[in-house]
Amino acid sequence: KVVALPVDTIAEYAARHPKAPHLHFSYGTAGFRTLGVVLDSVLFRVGILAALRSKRLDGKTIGVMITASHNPEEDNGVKLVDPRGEMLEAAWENHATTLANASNEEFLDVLRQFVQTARIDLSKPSRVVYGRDTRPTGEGLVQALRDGLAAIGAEGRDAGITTTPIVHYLVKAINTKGTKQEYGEDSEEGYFEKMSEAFRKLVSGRARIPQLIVDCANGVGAPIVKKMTEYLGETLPIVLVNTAIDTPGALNHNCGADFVKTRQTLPPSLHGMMKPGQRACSFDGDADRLMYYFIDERGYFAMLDGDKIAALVAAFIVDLARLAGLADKVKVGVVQTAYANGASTKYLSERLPVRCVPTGVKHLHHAAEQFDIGVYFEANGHGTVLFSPSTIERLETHEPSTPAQSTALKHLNNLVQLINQTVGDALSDMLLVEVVLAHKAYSAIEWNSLYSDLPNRLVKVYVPNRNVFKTEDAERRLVSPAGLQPKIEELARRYDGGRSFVRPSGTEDVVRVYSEAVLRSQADELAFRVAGLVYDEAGGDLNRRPK
Ligand code: G16
Repeated sequence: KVVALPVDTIAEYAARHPKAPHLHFSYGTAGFRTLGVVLDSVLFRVGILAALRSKRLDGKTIGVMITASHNPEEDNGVKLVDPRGEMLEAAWENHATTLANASNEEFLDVLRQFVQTARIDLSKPSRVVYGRDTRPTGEGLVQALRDGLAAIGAEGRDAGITTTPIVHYLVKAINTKGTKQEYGEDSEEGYFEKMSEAFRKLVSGRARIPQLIVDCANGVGAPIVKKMTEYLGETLPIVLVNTAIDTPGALNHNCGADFVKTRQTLPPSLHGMMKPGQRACSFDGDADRLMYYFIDERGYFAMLDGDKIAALVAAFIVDLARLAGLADKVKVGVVQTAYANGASTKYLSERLPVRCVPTGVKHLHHAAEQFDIGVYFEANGHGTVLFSPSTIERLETHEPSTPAQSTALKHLNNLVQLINQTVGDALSDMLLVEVVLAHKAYSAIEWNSLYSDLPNRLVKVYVPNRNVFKTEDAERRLVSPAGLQPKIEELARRYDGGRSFVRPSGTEDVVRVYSEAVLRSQADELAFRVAGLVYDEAGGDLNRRPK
């Protein structure tokens, strides 16, 4: 039986969520992201789109996360999650942009047209699970999303205030329930239990883990890590800081993973708290990024970013695969972006295959799927490890021939449980790092000495229109504005080990400039000179966030 779109109901609901004519929305690096107060119509339409995606995939559950992650508190956004827990398929990003930008008058026609061309069978069920972070605009946006779901008759499940990785976990757990690939209990408790149990097994028999400080960015990481500490008990002593989720303006302000990475310094609230060599880490606003750091004996700040995490974890996994007798059968590879420190790329390439892809977890995730075990991390601390389905099966069925092989195999199987393989997950990654440190008996100092980072600098330039900046070669070269790339290269050549690139952000209204060089002063100078070029070219501003 052919079921038609409930146009009258949709029109009635849509009238409550009109789109402002002057606004244009685009689906960026991680979904829609802009000022929270202008997103009402987008969330309503995303509700409809998520329901249609579910129908298109035969009623599989789709995820929606309302968050602007590392952005300032007044921003908000939405990330869509496909049935296996991964980011929305690229082709649908365009559909999302089209629907979000249709005028109020055209909206129903655009929707009808879309249902037809995407061949969506409206008689299929539609299921959507959604969550939000702690931003003040979140509650209203959830209501807009619910109206979108109600308008089309979709079944919604509210995951409440939670992290992005938990929404990804839930999507996969719901869709694999009762199958051979069951991912876990489809609840927050299921997530905590699965991970904490694997962690306990992995650290059992190891030396007691020293205290870890966790900066929650005054965001949703705070309640979630707190709950996890109840499951972990004594196995991982944690001190939580920056947990003020109800204080206006506190989210990501002078704290969090993005602050640490871009400022290359401690969050001010941690000053005086850390003993030399003590490990601390920062989450971002939706708990999908992780940065580690410590203060050395001389009082200097040392950062252990996504690249250092990748180096630590990849080497550990390669070792385990060898010890399990699987060295020739399991191919481990690493995926990075242009932001990876040159020293990390050198260190990793000498040991493993390494691929470079454009910024955005969606790109890294797909590239990592090409390996039997794919380790992907962005320098900003966003990443995870993927075990291919055939590798998981191999690990489950492989017959070890010695007790040592059996132990290594057991560890690998526990890692499969510990790691949130749907997306980067600060909590799961933090436990993974702690496991590796415990196994290697490494302190933060030993971990840091795997290789020495080239000094680097990341600068934001506010420009009137960042869309004039276009890149190629995994974002390492600018093709537009014409003539700018040779100037950047010319500047970079003047510095020992100089490298710099420029790209438009897909989450903030800025152009990002990255530089590195052998000397700190030169990396800084190169970044600021390239930022100057961008400024001159596009009429930008180095400090101001335009209203
Ligand atoms: C998102 C993406 C990341 C990306 C980051 C910055 O992170 O998921 O893959 O690295 O944005 O992207 P851009 O440089 O384009 O602004 P999050 O944690 O903000 O969702």
